[in-house]
Amino acid sequence: MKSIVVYGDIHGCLDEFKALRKKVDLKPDDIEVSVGDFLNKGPYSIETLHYLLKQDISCILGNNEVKIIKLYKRYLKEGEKYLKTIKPHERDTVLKITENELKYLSSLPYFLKFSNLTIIHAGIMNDVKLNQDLDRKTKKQITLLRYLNLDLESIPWDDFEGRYKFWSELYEGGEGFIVFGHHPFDEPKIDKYSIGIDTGCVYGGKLTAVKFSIKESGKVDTKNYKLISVKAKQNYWE
Ligand SMILES: [Mn+2]
Repeated sequence: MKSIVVYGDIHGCLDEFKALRKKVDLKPDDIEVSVGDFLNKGPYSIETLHYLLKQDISCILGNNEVKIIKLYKRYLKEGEKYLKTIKPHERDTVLKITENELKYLSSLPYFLKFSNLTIIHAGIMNDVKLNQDLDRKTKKQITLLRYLNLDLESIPWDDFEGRYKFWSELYEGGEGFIVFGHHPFDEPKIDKYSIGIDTGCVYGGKLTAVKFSIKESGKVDTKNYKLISVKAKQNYWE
């Protein structure tokens, strides 16, 4: 039976990613997707991009890819002096990335759907309908959303002190079963219509994949997924 495998935020942790792919037991027809944020923060950003391209693994946009695209464009406009103002690991990626690779990043989708399964980077609110021309606000939400306050408004990261609900706890399943990354949890975040698989590899946690079977009907079996993880070799962020 054919499977879909979705990988959590890699953040340049290429060694762990390769180890995880080995552990997943891939068959030739399986579909592989990165949930975004494969770049930045970790040790091998550009190498991870090369590897994903070479292995023909599908990707969606994470906020860190969006950031690299923005930094690169400003570098083209403002030149070398701009690079001095940005973080060293981001500077390194901007200097190494080619124009074609940047085009590839810019072409990445904000979501992928496989029948009843939807893959996004961060989160969505219940009123969002995913389609090919999302407005700016929805694009921002999909790549950044974490918590919602009591009025169901998005809350910036810094305001969270356990007072608000994580979006997936309120999600009612209108866009199918969702796999997402972006927010690091110690263990995968499992809710009724979603699973969050960023387990903080770059922060010394683990890199997680979720594997679903595709039924003969073409529907994805979202009830019986398998979680596979490898531990981070170290904390790369501190
Ligand atoms: Mn992210």
